[in-house]
Amino acid sequence: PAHHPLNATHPLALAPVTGPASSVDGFVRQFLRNLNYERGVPLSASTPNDRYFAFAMTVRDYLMARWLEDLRRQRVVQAKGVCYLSAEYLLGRQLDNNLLASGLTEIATEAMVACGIDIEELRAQEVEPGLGNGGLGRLAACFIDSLATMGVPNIGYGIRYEYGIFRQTFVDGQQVEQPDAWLTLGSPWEFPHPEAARRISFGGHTETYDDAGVTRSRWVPGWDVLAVPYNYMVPGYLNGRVNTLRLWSAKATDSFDLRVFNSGDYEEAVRAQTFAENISKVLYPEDSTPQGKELRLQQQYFFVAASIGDFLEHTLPADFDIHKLPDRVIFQLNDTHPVIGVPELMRVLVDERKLEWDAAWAITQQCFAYTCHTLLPEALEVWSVDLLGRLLPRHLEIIYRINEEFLEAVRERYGDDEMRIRNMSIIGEFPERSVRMAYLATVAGAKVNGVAELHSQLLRDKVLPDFNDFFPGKFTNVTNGITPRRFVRLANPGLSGLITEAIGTGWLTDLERLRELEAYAEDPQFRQAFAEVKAANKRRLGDVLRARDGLEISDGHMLDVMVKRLHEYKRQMLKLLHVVTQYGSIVSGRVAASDVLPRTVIFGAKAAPGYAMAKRIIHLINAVGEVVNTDPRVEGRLKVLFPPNYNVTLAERLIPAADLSEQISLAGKEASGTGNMKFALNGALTIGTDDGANVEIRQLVGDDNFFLFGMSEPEVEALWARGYKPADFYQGDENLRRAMDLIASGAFSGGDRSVFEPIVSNLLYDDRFMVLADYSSYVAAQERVDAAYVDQDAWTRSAILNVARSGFFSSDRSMRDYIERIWHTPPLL
Ligand code: F55
Repeated sequence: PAHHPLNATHPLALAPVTGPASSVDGFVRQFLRNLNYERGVPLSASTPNDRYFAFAMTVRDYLMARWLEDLRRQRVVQAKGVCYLSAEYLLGRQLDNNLLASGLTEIATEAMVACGIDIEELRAQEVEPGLGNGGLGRLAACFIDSLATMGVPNIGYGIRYEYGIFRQTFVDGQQVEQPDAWLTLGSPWEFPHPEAARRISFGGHTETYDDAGVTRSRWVPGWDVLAVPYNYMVPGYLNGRVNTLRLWSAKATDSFDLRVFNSGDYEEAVRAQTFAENISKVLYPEDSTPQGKELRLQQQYFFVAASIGDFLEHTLPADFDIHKLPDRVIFQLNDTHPVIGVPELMRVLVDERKLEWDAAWAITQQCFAYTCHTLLPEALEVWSVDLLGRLLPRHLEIIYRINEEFLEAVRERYGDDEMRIRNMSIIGEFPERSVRMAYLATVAGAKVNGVAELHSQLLRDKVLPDFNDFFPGKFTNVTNGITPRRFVRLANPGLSGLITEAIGTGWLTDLERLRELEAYAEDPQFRQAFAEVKAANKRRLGDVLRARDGLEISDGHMLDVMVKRLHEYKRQMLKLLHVVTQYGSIVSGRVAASDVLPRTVIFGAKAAPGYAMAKRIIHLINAVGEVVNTDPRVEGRLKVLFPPNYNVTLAERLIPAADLSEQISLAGKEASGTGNMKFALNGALTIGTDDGANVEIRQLVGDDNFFLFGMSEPEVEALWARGYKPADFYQGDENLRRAMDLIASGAFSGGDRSVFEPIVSNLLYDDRFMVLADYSSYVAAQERVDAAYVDQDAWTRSAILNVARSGFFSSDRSMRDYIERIWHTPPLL
């Protein structure tokens, strides 16, 4: 049928419609309009949720014209853009961020006052989208914020999980997981586009056929699902730019309906529909040991195939010359989760667009780059050939061919060095035939990067040395960063005000300007103001913890905070052993309670539901807290708090209130860390090992303003080589022995010695992460912390220097590094 031409030249269609008037009045009008016309309720009968929705929609309306303009601009200019492929985006609440970015905070606040509405009540309505596990997902969220702020064309692609990271509760001190039904009341921030759904195929088999004398392979899939895109605005900070986050949701295709019709088995057909829609149902909560679950691979292919297809068919013009693809896009692989995109692009180019293999491979190799986020061998994703071949038979064929040609080139270079070939093969043979996704990403990617200097160096030298030798220049570093808009400006308005008063505006988009604060560290008045902000932040945190969890933080305590996923390598146990040591010395009378520096130790951590040791450690932290907090002999000078369900919203309150930041992983295990950066930028001092980005933090803030302890990575290696016997450290250190014995005695388990025995014996006889080896050094560093904290003014000076010297850790800088070293995607002016 003939197309009805769009009258895009109608004067009103030429430019996007303008938003509501930028005034309190304009805001109020649009707010009431949304309440009435979108929610269908009058103000008088509205619920807090109605009001939150109408409010959020009003903010959206102000951003809309800019979003449409950016979409138009990106179509017209045809510049190169970044497609960030990530299975996780740990966004946190959107409301305040979008108010800040649009410059509407004041107007909106006044508008609510005018309507007699408590804006805090509205804020509290928003359920944060927890579509990520931890650092990796939060990094993706920071990166898209920075790209929008810098005006770099970007689409963030991912999965719209119906259930994000589980809600953590404690029952008798033990973690219990509850589903995170974040969409129950809907979200005002998403724009569903069911009309743009894409069909994603799975299963079936491959066959060869004759294509004008050439034998080609093709995929005959067995089943399919629909991928429905949901768009989210990603506004830049006060720059009038809005990028897009596009998350895919799975829906059954009508082939499922057909199955009902054909089989007559209605229940079976509905089950089949549920099966399809399960694909985007829930975020996998493992943050370091990927389970080789079929559904997980389905999730990965689902979102990556939808995203690549969407970009090629929807974002690029219809007549685009596919050979020029590398001029238009870079697909950045956030860890190995989206690596199935490599054979997918090859399949599209070779099977669908009929390119020659070599031409397709040349394009593919320029269009992908890979970021590795780990050093733990158990975290490197592999897929069994069996499973992959069943789910994606054509992709397995393509991977085999990529591997064949790669190993051919390796042979050409090194001769028949079978050992090397086996080590470098994309296909591993033990314990079963499997595809090593990190190797596939490394072979296919134009660049491979680690996430901090030390990590990138270890990646080159220890994890992928053969690849580094074979691909000189492919490996690079981009040190992680965090967005100062959310983690300084929004989370710490007090500090932000102080900074702006001192050095003026501009630092939020040029964070190195914080250097200008160095001089203020010497100004007693500034120090006092800074200390007052910290004290106010502690009170604010106190209010939140009281209301949220019924927890009390005591006045005058040092706040010592360790928040991150619970993992043995991160060593929450080391922190806990220090607490138990202090407790033990008080109750045994060796130290008078009045001689102990008052401290509140705060933990926040979720454990993967299947990670038994991590869950037991959570139980022990709660058990120690219970005893320490209620023992009168402690005289309230030591407290352990463990608010459940640590998430982005809580982080935004905790971090600005902290005095001491715990970054105590075993050297060589934490790829980067990003919490460490957030704390430093909010004026906490770090006690930390020489690991991940701690190394760079310490170099920048200076040794005097950082409490370093523990073995270096080479020292760790040397101790392994000598033979590590944790029991020797236990025997050789009286404090350690006492602390371990106290736990083993049942002192924290009502006399039952069995409850925490597995933790104790694991430390004594295995201790993969060398907690006992670093214990004495850690306790000594904590003593230095105590001594330093006594001189409050000197501490504050150090805290200010931490802020002043941490501008490097803006994710804007990370983005500039990616752009320069990897993407070559200049901002669109
Ligand atoms: C999630 C799922 C799987 Cl299957 C594996 C890992 C993860 C995950 O969440 N990893 C993660 O968060 N890694 C962290 O990435 C941060 C950002 O680069 C680093 O700072 C941090 O060191 C690293 O552990």
